[in-house]
Amino acid sequence: EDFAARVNGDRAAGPGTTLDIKEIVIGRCWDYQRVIGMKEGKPLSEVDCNGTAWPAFVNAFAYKSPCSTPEDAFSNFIKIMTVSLPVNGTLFWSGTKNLALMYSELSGGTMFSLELTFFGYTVNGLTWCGKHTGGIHGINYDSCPSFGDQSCQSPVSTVFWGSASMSFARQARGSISVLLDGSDPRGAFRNNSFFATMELPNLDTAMVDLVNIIVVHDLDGHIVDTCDNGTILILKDRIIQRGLQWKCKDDPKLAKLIQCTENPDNEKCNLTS
Ligand code: N1C
Repeated sequence: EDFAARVNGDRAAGPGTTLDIKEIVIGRCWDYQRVIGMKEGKPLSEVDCNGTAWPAFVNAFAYKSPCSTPEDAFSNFIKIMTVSLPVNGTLFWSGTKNLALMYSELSGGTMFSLELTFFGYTVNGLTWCGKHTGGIHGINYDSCPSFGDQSCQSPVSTVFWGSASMSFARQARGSISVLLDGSDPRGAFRNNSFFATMELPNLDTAMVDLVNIIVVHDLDGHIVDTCDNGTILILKDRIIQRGLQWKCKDDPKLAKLIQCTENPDNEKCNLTS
């Protein structure tokens, strides 16, 4: 065992908590309320970022072992940070985070991924975990459990994203969309993904009627699953079992345009042909 962090009994092997996390979380929380989330001059929410949001967040993990996180650790924080979202506007994704974020940003305010909601925006891209033996304010800035560490039973990040995804899915109304990676060798729809375990089963079927499946393939043309085969068929079955309808589209133009902005020289991105 060469993981430095095992020394203190905190099982951890990935990067530590993002430095200055308190300032980042509080700053983004005000930014969302005062700038990003402003609609017609009215803030969508009124939360005291310093006095309410930050304590709800940090108390969920500070001075605690990062591998024995209770399922409901973040429920207070998530409740405080919940704002209402537009009907037909929920965008889920699995294996396509960067593409999905650009897709929702470019949709002109019609598609919202979790990262564009109040709580998702506030913590997106950050790393955090506690240290039960003290650390600085009970936070571990040296290392946090790495994703997939089998010896870590209930990792703080898994508990957080699990409950965030569940709450996000429960809020969805109307038609929803999901962006999947049809070139992923593990399959586009994976049984153990947050999308499969936390989102699809938690859609309120009285309020949601249609699932738009969007399957995207990489520009090099590796095809594992498409709308008509592979794990997408399993997904369609699950959707029908839940009493919902589905639509499916392979490689819509907007997805290709986004891929091409990142790889303009790829032969599939020839603008003159
Ligand atoms: O397991 P996944 O995908 O299916 O999870 C994605 C799914 C999305 O629809 C989101 O709403 O669940 C939500 N979600 C996040 O928003 C999120 N941001 C960052 C789930 N996980 C999220 N992360 C991290 O990415 C998290 O640490 C987790 O381990 C990965 C999940 O990615 P995935 O397997 O591509």
